[in-house]
Amino acid sequence: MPQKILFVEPSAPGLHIFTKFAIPRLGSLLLATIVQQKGYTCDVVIEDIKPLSLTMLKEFDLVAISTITPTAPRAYAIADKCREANIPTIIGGPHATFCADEALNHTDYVIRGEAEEALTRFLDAISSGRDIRGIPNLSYRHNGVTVHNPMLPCISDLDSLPHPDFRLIRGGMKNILKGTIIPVQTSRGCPYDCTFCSVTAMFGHKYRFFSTNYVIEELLRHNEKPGSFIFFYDDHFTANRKRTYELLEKMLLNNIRMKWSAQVRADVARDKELVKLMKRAGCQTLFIGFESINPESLTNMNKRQTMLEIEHSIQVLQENKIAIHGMFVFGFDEDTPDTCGATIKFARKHNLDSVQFLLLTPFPGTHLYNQFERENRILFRDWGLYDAHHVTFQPKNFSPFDLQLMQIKGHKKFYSRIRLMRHLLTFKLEQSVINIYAHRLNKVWKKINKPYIKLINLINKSKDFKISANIQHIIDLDKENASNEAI
Ligand code: B12
Ligand code: SF4
Repeated sequence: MPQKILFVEPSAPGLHIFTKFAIPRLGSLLLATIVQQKGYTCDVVIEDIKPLSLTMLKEFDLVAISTITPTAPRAYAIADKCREANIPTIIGGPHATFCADEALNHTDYVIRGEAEEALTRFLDAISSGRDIRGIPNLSYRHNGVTVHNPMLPCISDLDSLPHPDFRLIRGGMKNILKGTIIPVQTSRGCPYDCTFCSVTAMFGHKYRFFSTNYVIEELLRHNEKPGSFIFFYDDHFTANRKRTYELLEKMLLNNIRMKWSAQVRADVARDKELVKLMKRAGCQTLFIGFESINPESLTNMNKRQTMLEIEHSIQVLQENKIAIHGMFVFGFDEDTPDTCGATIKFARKHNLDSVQFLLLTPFPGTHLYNQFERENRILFRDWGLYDAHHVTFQPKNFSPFDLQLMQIKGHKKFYSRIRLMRHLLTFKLEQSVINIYAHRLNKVWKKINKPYIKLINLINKSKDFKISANIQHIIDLDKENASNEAI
């Protein structure tokens, strides 16, 4: 009978440009808020904010663990520790949704997909000793047989969800309540269907959004905190232009003074009035998945975006003084050393404020994963490497090693000393700081990843035999620390 439930978001294994900012995904927090309102006692541990300990786990009747693919090994290690200590566990999130059978090797239950409704029904059933066989989205093992119950449709009325109660995060008050970056989701789902993305498989193609009033209410909760900055967690903030206009106008009307960032597609710039309104309403940086400037890659990844559109968006956003964080991906079958080199040049030439050159990653749940699985091209199944910073598959026009070097070179060239000097000389302090941080990060990344880089170099040299790696995740909760070590 679980009365006390601990929600855990495991820490991420790798280093990336956001590592410094401990911003949680909203799932654990939202589920904890709902469950707390139903009368259970809940806590949320975001491991990047507060380390987890076995003593802490033992305070709870049920441990509910969230996963994305790169955090799955750590999620499983935590679940294994709980199993040893006889604490029941349940796992959810995008990775467990697509790899429920695997997750059940470590946990008692999995809830797939959006879990708000399913989790409360599950808790009510086990609290009152009722049968769990009818619980939607639930996966479990019964007499050694794995059972996957049918899924509910995605939530249609998002306003029925409560506002996340940030006070439930242990040690998180400082980070989130008193300013810094506050996550706010205003929509779910995406009408597009890019081959490498798992958002639609998880949250659907239908673009669902919270009402403007709901979002304004959420923003007003944070408006008075000095230094607050909003990160809109939508995958495509401007997918419905009518509602974006309405939301931004209401933000101005309600005197929302916080600056904000959001993820959009390059097509945002088709509507210059909208861009102007975004700026007036406090938009500081837009995160844009440019992905590639190679037309063949853009077509085959089904991005439905052209190179001209990318250039146009950069021009319009720069005219409106909105900073751009450009995300590019290397490793599509149409990519070559030349096209990747041209992409790096493009990012430098257009003077983007910051960039990530990410490595194509076959996340479970994507078309890409199914394709590479069919073609037997997946090299590593250590999910800890699935952070878009490691090559995990056999690329077509590169060796894994050369593709990895291309990414390292991209970051090195973009965040160069010359660029830093230019920023310093023109007193662009913020960009100088980003440059120093990213430059250093690239160096530290290379140092930490020496064993992995050696390994893919070996693959490079050994065409006649297959090499695979097993990376063991050592977790020592008693000492309240953990590490990943390559063996
Ligand atoms: C905000 C965000 C980030 C932030 C913060 C992320 C963080 N702390 O991990 C930043 C910018 C740092 C980031 C970085 C990355 N991200 Co990101 N990110 C997101 C984004 C846009 C929103 C997350 C969110 O809060 N969603 C809203 C909440 C409500 O959803 P949720 O947390 O998934 O929870 C629901 C269900 O999953 C489930 N659930 C969740 N937890 C649990 C637990 C239990 C017990 C149960 C039962 C159910 C359950 O129920 C919840 C409610 O319905 C998602 C896309 C998305 N739409 O979710 C991508 C997403 C999570 N990111 C993704 C990726 C790939 C990355 C990166 C690896 C690459 C990159 N883009 O740079 C990095 C690495 C991050 C890391 N930690 O290692 C992928 C993950 C795919 C996968 N299969 O794992 C996603 C899904 C986007 C995509 N294109 O596919 N990301
Ligand atoms: S990459 Fe962006 S546009 Fe493409 S399906 Fe995913 S969320 Fe939608």
